[in-house]
Amino acid sequence: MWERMARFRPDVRESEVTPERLYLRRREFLALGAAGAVGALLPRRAAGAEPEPSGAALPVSKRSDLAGGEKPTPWRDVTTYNNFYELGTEKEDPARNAGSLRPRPWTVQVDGEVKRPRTLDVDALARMFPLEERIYRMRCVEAWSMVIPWDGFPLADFVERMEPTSRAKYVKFTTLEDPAQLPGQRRRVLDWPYVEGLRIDEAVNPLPLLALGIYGRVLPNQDGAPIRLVVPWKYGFKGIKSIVRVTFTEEQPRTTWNLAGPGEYGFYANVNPAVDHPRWSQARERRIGEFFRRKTLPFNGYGDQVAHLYAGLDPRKLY
Ligand SMILES: Nc1nc2c(c(=O)[nH]1)N[C@H]1C(S)=C(S)[C@@H](COP(=O)(O)O)O[C@H]1N2
Ligand SMILES: [Mo]
Repeated sequence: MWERMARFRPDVRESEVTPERLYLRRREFLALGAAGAVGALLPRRAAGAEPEPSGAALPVSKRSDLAGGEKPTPWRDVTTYNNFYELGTEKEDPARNAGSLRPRPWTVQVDGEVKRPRTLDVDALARMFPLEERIYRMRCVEAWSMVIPWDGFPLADFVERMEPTSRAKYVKFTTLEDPAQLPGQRRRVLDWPYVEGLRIDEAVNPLPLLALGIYGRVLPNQDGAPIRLVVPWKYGFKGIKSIVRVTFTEEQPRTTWNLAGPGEYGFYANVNPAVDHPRWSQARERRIGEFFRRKTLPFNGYGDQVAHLYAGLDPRKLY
């Protein structure tokens, strides 16, 4: 029992105590017009100092806004306020520790219930599909959110190309396990490797992406280089990073956060403002960079596209 509690600790700390609060307070202060006053003390936050997106450009053939015209969250926030426990449990850790991850060369193993198991080089994989950019709202279970321009290709296209057998009911994803590259794996804060899964009909819905970039540039390591999942109607933890394996399965896969806290993190993890997390409300969220909280939308605002997938399923099972 104590073992379980101890393993919960990083999450309690990050969601309810200092790092996020401090970070937000800094942002709020600036949002309230104090930028000039503290500019000298916080030079990186001074007006005009917003860093531009950097890294190799990706050949994107089409762009769509699926976040209702909202302004994307600045590059700096998307790349310095992260959850990636393999690179540390504090929000600033992944950016700080990202240097040890080597995203090339990189292969993705595809196995399980497919016509032909294979191992694909990530660059070859990227060339198999036209790349597009989609702006999505993203919401973390910790009640903060961002608007992010993702670059990649639809997971549905990938699934179709891999030719799953009729027994494939789920798709399981696995992150790299290598403590030399992902030093957070030296501590057992979670069961490594990180694993996630989708039901196959969720996976072939048009919304999920396999992302190779943000803001038209290759993914920074801290954002899940070289390839990660993006599922905009689910809490952020479904968006597994640095994927090395995709397995088609007949049985529902166990998932990392569900293993860590079965009473707190379900397999489905659909954004549902009406179902509280056992330790905090999910009714509202803080868009990073904003002062006032806003109401969380069912399915994060993507209900028209996905609510039908869950008809008849107990909404309590959906969190
Ligand atoms: N491998 C791995 N993937 C992960 C995580 C993680 O710790 N390890 N954290 C998840 C959580 S809780 C969130 S909110 C998102 C955050 O993605 P971002 O840092 O790119 O915004 O990544 C998800 N994917
Ligand atoms: Mo999250």
